[in-house]
Amino acid sequence: MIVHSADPYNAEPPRAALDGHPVTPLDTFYSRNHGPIPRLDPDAWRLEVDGLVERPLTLSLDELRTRFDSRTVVATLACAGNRREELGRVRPLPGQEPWGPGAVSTARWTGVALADVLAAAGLRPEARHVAFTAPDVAPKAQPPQPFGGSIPVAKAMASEVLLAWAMNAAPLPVVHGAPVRVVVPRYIGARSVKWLQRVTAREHPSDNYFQATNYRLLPAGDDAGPGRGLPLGVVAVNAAILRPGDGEPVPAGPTRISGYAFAGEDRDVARVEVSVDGGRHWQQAELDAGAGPWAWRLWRATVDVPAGPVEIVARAWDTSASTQPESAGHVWNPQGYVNNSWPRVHVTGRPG
Ligand SMILES: Nc1nc2c(c(=O)[nH]1)N[C@H]1C(S)=C(S)[C@@H](COP(=O)(O)O)O[C@H]1N2
Ligand SMILES: [Mo]
Repeated sequence: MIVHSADPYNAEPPRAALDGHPVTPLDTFYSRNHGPIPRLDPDAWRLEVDGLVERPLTLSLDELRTRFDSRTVVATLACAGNRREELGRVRPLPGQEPWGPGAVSTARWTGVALADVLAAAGLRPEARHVAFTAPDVAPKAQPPQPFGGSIPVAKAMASEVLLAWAMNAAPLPVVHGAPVRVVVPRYIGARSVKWLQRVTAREHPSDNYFQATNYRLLPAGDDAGPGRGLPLGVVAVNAAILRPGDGEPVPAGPTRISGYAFAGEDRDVARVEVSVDGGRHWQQAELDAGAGPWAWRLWRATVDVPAGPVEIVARAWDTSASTQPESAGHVWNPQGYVNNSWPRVHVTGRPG
């Protein structure tokens, strides 16, 4: 793993390690933490469901497992800071983790639908948002507070949103949120709250630092502050090149390129294209079938690499006919979020 910081623990796999695995192995899945990793006793753990509900609930892990139907969803998690490193090369982003394209991974999550738990609690019609709270207190949260966030009620009631206790058929690892985490497919990773303790139905989005201040798209020149900028939720269509690596020598001639692509909300990846001439000519990549509607799509193409230095670029299109912006400068923002500009790798074609 490439460790960006040991405490809090933040690490991503080298890009080539993600290649070829529709479902990411547990030891390869990225880790993103804002504070110390809490070790919760699963026997003592309780989930509180409160706020705008008819019947507030307190559920043990056993009750969660037995009272509701369990479901398995293959879902990709993508950190909002994924590919920030490329934004930092446009203009420095001091104090922000310089994530490469590995702050994205896919797992087979097992748990219960959040919708079923909310239905048991009797969601009131005034509820517009569902907030999640964990016990970990991040050093950067102002004022000091545990990690949290919220999603709109329509997403919370969608069957793909899970309260998960298993990952790739193994018990959820502590670093990924044991005993129970939220999994919100197609939303920025920050909404998939780990070490979940409380679910609160509300009229307004969560006031938590990580919803109200952090994870917002600020205009250039602005500083973070409560309510400033645009809240981040649904992810945008994005892609990365996983092989070859940046700077790798490759033989001139036919060269295999591969990567991942994913889309936001109710959209799917429709097409991925690659170019070796800066986007004048595009060639369609082959998309794999994908491990289900909430999972990324891996892709591959064989392109003719000319001799000498060459930049390989890619772009994905989604089913709403939206595609990725060309340059990182186009999407640069003061906290370095959601870089979905064309991925680029520079290689040197070695004449054979
Ligand atoms: N309690 C808690 N939940 C959290 C976080 C956190 O720091 N604390 N980080 C969030 C962020 S920003 C991301 S991208 C994902 C990362 O999940 P992972 O570490 O399992 O990959 O968890 C989210 N859930
Ligand atoms: Mo994140």
